Amino acid sequence: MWALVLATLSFSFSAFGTRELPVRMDPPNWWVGMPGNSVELLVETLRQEPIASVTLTQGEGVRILKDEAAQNAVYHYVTLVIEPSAPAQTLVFTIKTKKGRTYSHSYPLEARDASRRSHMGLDSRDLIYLVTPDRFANGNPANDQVRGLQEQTLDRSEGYQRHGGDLQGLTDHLDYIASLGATAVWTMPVLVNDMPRASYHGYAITDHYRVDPRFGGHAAYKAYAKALHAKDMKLVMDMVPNHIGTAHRFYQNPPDSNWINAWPGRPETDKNGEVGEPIITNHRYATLYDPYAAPSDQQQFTDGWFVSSMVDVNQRDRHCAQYLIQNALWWIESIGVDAFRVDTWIYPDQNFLNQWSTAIHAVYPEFFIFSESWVHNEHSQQYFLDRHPTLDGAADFMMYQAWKEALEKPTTWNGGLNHFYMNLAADYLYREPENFMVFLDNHDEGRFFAKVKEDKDLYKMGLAMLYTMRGIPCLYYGTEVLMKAENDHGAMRQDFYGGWPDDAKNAFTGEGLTADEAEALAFVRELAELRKAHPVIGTGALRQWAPYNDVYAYSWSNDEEVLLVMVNRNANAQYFDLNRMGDWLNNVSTPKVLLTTKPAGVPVFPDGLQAEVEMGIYYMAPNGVTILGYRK
Ligand SMILES: [Ca+2]
Ligand SMILES: [Ca+2]
Repeated sequence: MWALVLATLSFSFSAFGTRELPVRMDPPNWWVGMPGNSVELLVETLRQEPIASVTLTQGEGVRILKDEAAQNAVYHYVTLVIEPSAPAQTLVFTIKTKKGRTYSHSYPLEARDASRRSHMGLDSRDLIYLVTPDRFANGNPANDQVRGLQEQTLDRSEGYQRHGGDLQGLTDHLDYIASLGATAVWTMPVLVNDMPRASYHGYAITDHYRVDPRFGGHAAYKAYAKALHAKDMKLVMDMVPNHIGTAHRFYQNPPDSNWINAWPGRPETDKNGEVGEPIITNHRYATLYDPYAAPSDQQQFTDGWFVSSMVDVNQRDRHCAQYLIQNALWWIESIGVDAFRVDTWIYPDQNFLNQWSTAIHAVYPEFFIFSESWVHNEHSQQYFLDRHPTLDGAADFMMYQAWKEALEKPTTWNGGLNHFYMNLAADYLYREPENFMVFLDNHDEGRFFAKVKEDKDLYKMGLAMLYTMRGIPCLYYGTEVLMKAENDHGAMRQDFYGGWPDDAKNAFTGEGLTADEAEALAFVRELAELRKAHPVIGTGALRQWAPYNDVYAYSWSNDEEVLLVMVNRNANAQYFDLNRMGDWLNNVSTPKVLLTTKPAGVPVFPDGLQAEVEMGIYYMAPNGVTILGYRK
C-alpha cells in the first residue's frame, strides 16, 4: 500500500518541468576519455513500469557490461564500458518493460573540455566569499516563483521564505565581490529543493542533477561559472552527501530501500515535508573514534537523521555510493567546478567519503575538497583529517572558536588572545594547516559584528587577522557592511543591500550606507589590497609571539619581505618589543606602516616611527591593529 502511494506521488513529480521522456537516466550524459572508462547508469521508467531489460542499440566503442535489476523494478543499474578510443557520440538504448512496451532513449557521450582542468583547486592565496543565493541579489524577478514547484510563497519580510535571489544576481556583482579580495565564491547549495516550505537554504536537495529553476537552472549556473572563470575566480560548490529532502524520489520511490537509513515510524510526508518519528542522530561524533563506544551509539550517530524533513542516505549501498561519486564528477565536468565544500562531513559513512574523495582526485588531481567538520576540540579536528587522506582541507572550527575567545573575551592567563595563540600552536597536529578554511562567521553562526557587540575596533581587529591568517580566509556576505543578525538562521541569511531594485541601501554603489558601514567596507577593501600586494601572506614562513601585556603578534617572512601583524587587545595603549623578532630583523629595511586601525595617540616618540623603531618598541592604540612591512 505504501509503495503504491509513493509510486503515485513520484509520477506527479515527473509531470512538471522539461522532462516528459518515459525514461530517465542518471547521469543525464557522460564523457569519453574519463579515467575508469565506465559509468553506471541509473535507468528509471518515469511511468513506473517494471523494466525487463536495457540494451544498447547504437554506440561505437561502447558496450554494456552489466544490466542489473534494482530491488524496485522500475529501476535498473546499467554498467557501461567506454573504450578510450570511443568517439563523442549519441548512444541509443532500448528499454523493454515487463509488459512488453519498448522505449528508445538517446544518450549523449560528449568530448571533455581540457581547458577547464588547468586552473582548478584552491590554495592559501585564495579568499572565499560565502553567499546565500536566495538572499544576495535578484537578477531575474521572472524566476522568483516557478509553477509546478511545491513552495509558491515569496516574502522578503519572512526569514524562512523565498526572497527571489538567484545566480544571475550573483553573476552581475562579481566585480563587487572581487573588490573585497575574494578569488572564489562559495554558494550554499543551488540544486533544486522542491520542498513545501523553507526551501531557500538548499540543503534539502530533491534532484541531484537539477539546478533550482528559482536560481535560474542549469544555464544560469553555467553562465555564472563562465563569468567567474573569465575573472580568474573559482567556483566552490556546496555538496551534501549525508542527506536529501523528503520530496526526493530516492525517498518517495527509492531504487532500493537500502539507499535510506533508519526509515521513520510514520513515513508519509506532511504538508511541511516532514515525516514522523525518524531516528535522529545523537550528534556524538566521538563514537567514531572512542575506543569504548557502544555500537548502538555509533550507528545512531551515522544513520540518524538530521531533521525530520531531511532523509539520511546510506552511502554503504554500493549503487548509492556509485551514484553519489558520479554525481560529483558530473558537476565538475559539466560546470567547471573548482572546489567542493562538503556539508556535514562527519555524518555520512566515513569509508564512503574516502572512496568519494579518492575517486574525485583520481580524475581531477588539482581539485580541492574541504569539509565542514564541525568539532569542538583539536584532536577531533585532527581525527577527521587523518581519517581522510584525500580530503584537502577543512573549515577550521577550532580557529573560529579561538577568535571568539580572543575577541569576545578579555585576555587572561589561558583565555582571550592566549587561547588564540595556543590554538595556532596546535597546528603541529595537522597535515597542511595552510589548507584550512578560516572564518569569523558563516551561515550557521551569528554575524561577527554582533558577536563583538558592535565594537568597531574589535571588528577591525578580527577582519585584519582574518585577511592575514594562515589558511584560506572566508568572508560571509554582508559582514563587510556590518550586518549583525544572530541567533536565527532566517535572519542571519538576510538580504544583501542593493540586491533588490527597491532597496534603500546599496552596498554595490555605496548609496544609503551609514558612515560606519561605508567605513567598514573601505577597511575590508584596504585589507584586500594589502593581501594582494603581499604574496608572503599565506605562503611565507609563519612565526608567532606569545601575548605579553595583551599584545599578540605574528609575522610572515620570505626572501623579499617580513610582514608583522601586531594586535593590542588591551583597553590602554600598549607596545610590542620589536627586539623579540630576533634573526628576522637581520638585513631588513626600516619598516613601513602598511595598515593601522587607528593612530597610537601616544606621544612617547615625537619623531614618530623612526624613533620608535630605533628604540625597538612599537606602540599601538587601545584595541588596535598595526601591520608593519620590512623589505629585504
Ligand atoms: Ca529571481
Ligand atoms: Ca548519516
